[in-house]
Amino acid sequence: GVKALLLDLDGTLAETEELHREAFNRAFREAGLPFSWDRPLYKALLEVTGGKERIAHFLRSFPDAPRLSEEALTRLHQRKNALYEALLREEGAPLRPGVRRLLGEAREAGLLLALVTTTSPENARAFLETSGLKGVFHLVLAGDIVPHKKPDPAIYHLARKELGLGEGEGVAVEDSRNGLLSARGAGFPVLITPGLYTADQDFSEAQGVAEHLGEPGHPARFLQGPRAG
Ligand code: XBP
Ligand code: MG
Repeated sequence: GVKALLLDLDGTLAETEELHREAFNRAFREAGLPFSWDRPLYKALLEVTGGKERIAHFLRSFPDAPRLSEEALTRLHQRKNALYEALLREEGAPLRPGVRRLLGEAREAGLLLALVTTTSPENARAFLETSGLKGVFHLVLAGDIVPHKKPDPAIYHLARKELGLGEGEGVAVEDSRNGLLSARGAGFPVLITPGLYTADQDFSEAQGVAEHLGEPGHPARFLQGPRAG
């Protein structure tokens, strides 16, 4: 049976991407960089996971963009993360419907909980603190802990190893196609709760799609096994 629940952070536990986007734009402005990311552009840029990778991708694909050294890029991304943490502490990012209840019920049922995210460890830590979820997860895997981020399955393979999970013993919860491919690639069935930026993505390989985790009975029903009909 199922022994562990593995959850993504951004878009799944909370709609954090607007805070990330604002933090990127504040960091660009501070650094005197002549661009900012609006929602349609950010939606396209989310195909590249990892903030540093996202900036590098943007700079590569826009010929007019200034060239940044590797050090300048790292500094810019670190500053973005500091601004993101400040925004989290000022404004917070409310948990999506059903998240707190699902985590509580899963813990009560004795399931292991893992946070499996491409975001930087300092961002994951700040989020857990500000959302009151500190200490809830048995395992937190974030950012550069693996050489390749989602959609690569490396981070879910690592989670499987760390938790000692066999076939069919873990279920992943994700909001994006990149997350879905990563978890599927490591053999986990995936429940998708599409978010602000991912609603129109292809989730055909998912075990189930729920508008949010607060749908009556949905997560519990899902954990009992594959969809009936
Ligand atoms: C979503 C992401 C992250 C954030 C930015 O991660 O793609 O890259 O947008 O985070 P997930 P950093 O859904 O896997 O939690 O700037 O810290 O990389
Ligand atoms: Mg996500």
